[in-house]
Amino acid sequence: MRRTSAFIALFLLVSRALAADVSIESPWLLEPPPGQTGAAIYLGVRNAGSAELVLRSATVEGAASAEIHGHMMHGDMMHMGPAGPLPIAPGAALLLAPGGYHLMVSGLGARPVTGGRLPFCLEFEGGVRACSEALVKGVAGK
Ligand SMILES: [Cu+2]
Repeated sequence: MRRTSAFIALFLLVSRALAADVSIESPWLLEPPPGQTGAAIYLGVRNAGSAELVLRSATVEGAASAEIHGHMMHGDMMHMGPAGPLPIAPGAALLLAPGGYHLMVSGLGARPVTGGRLPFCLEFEGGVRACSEALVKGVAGK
């Protein structure tokens, strides 16, 4: 009995991962100023699958940590801080853009420079994972 339910749980996990169809759209970050090891990655996440996706966490290559951040009003001051988990309905897209959600990256070993690419992965509930590379843009937006 115990064996059967473990098998079913595993099957559900696998079928859920297979049913997931997630794409990361136009990921980018601004080149951090010299001496700064933090950055914010912006992107779109499209859920083209048939089940809801829930964005839980992120990892960034060469960084000590990466967190999903959002902006919130605190009195009349705007603050940013950890946000999520963020659900994405089937057929919907979640936008992480300046002034809103972003991936807060800290402790970067090497400073990303304009024109470079920073590999990262997004982790969703149910063991779903999607990876891409964020384009590093210059201050002028190039
Ligand atoms: Cu932040």
